[in-house]
Amino acid sequence: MAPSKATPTEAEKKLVNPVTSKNSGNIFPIFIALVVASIAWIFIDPELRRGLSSYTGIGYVPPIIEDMINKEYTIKLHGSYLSTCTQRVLVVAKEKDLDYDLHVISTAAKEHKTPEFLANLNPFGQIPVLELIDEGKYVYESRAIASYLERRYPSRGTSFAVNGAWENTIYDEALSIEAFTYDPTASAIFKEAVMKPKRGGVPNPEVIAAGKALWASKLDVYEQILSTRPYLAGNNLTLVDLYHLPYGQKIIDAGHGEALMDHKARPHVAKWWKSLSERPSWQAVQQDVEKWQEAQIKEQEERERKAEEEAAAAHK
Ligand SMILES: N[C@@H](CCC(=O)N[C@@H](CS)C(=O)NCC(=O)O)C(=O)O
Repeated sequence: MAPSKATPTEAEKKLVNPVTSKNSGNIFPIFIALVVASIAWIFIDPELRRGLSSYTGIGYVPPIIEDMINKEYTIKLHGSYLSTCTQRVLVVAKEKDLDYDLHVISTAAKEHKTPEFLANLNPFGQIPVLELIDEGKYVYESRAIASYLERRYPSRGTSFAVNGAWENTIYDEALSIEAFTYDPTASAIFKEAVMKPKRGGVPNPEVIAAGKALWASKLDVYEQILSTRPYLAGNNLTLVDLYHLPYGQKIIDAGHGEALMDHKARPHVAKWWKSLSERPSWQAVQQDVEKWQEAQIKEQEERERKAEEEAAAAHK
C-alpha cells in the first residue's frame, strides 16, 4: 500500500517553498540590484573591466571603455629613451603595468632648457618629468615620480609597499645608498667611458680604472648587505632595487660592469643583479629603447635619402 500523504501541520503550511511560491518574485529586485551594482563596479574599477575581459576570454571591450582604461593607465612622461633617469621611471611603470606616452625631449637640442620647459615642467632643466594631464601638474625627480606611481596605483602590477617603522627605515637607508653612493660612482664611469667619446673627447683609461675601483669598493659593501637579505631593503623587492638598473646596464653595455656580475668576488651581488636585470619589466624597457633607436636610424636614413634626391634634382 502506497504511503498516504501526510496532512501538513499548521506550521508546515506557513513555510514557503521558494521555488513554487508566488513570493519567490521577491528575490528579483535583489537580483537586479546585484546586476546594477556589478555593472557599476565594472565602470568604477577599470582594472576589473580589463580583468573580466581576459578572464572570460571575451576579448571585446567596447571602444569607449577601452579608451577609459587606456587613459587611466597611461602615464605621460617627458624624457628620453636613452636617459638613465627616464629609464628608472619606465621600468617602474612596466612593473605597475602602466603604459607610457613618452614625449621625447632632445637634450642635444637643449629642449629641456627652453623658457617654457623651465617655467612649466622643471625649473632645474632636467628630465624626466611626469605630467598629470587632468590635474595640470608636473612632477620631476625620477625617484619621486616612481614613488608617486606606487602610491597612485598601489594594487596594480607589482606591489612595492613597505610596511613597518623598521622596514621603512631600512628602505630609506637603501634609498640614500643608491642615490648618494651607487649613482655618483656609477655615473662617473659612465661619463668618462660613454659620454665623453660621444661628445668628441677621448676617454682616459686611468680615470675609468679609478672609477671602477671606487665603484667596486661600494659594491663590496653591497655584498655584505645582500649576504644578509635577498634585496637591498629586506626580503622583498622594492623600488630601490630597480633604481640600480639603468646605470648598471649602461656600464655593462660599455664593457665595464664586471663588478656587478662577478659570481666569485661578489656572489650575492651577482645573484641580485641577475634577478633584477632578468625581470620582464627591464627586458621590455630595453626592447622599447632598441625599437626607438631603430626608428631614429630609419628616420635619419630617410632624411639623408631625401636630401640626396633633392640635391640630385637640383643638379639636373
Ligand atoms: N635627480 C634627477 C636627475 C635628473 C637628471 O640628471 N637628468 C638628466 C638625464 S638622466 C638630465 O636631464 N641631463 C641633462 C642636464 O642636466 O642638463 C632625477 O633623478 O630625475
